[in-house]
Amino acid sequence: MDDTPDDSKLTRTKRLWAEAGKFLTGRQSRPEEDRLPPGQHLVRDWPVLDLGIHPDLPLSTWRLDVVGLVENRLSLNWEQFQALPQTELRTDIHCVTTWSRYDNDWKGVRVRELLDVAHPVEQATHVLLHSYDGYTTNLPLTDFAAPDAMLATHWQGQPLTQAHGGPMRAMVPHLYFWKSAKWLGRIELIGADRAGFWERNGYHMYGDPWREQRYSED
Ligand SMILES: Nc1nc2c(c(=O)[nH]1)N[C@H]1C(S)=C(S)[C@@H](COP(=O)(O)O)O[C@H]1N2
Ligand SMILES: [Mo]
Repeated sequence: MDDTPDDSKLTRTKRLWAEAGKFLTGRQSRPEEDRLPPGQHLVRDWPVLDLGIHPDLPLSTWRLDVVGLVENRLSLNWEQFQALPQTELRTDIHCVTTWSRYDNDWKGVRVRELLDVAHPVEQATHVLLHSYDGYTTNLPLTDFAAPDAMLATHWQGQPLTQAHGGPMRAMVPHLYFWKSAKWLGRIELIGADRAGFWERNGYHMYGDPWREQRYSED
């Protein structure tokens, strides 16, 4: 393998992972009194919020596609997706409707494990996530590649229920939860930011809970 400094493949991936590192939410190091973002309140149950369609996705026909600005377009079936390295993470959820839920135990595949295979090209700056219910949401590629961003299949030791996005959903803990697409079916790598469903309907293009980026200022 060519590892000269100008090997674009190598440096591209290394640079992406380095940039993404700053989004690790680091709950362990955050003081407890700073754990709840401004304007949020704590809940113990896990509310269901969506457009009202809960698609039924049998594992036998389920697929995850990775398309757009990647060197290797992917269309994985469930077995192929499950063959990627599995990880367990504990994260907090912050919903734009002001509830937060601490200590969610997830299992699944880190986003970067998938991106390592798909290999975004240099021009890729953002992703648009497409879900099986027709939902879309956008985020910068470096945020999607954050070390604790996951394609989650389990919550608290159980397979994700259909209502919460099973069999697989995105989980990006450092942004408001509307960025965490349930029933994720297609990841589109794009070269400029493009608004998803809620972003076209008044929500913020980025959605940082710590800066209360709930709605777009027009
Ligand atoms: N596919 C899809 N994903 C979605 C949504 C949706 O309507 N469809 N709603 C979003 C919103 S607004 C929120 S707050 C969270 C809610 O996830 P939950 O129902 O598991 O709490 O999912 C997000 N992901
Ligand atoms: Mo939401």
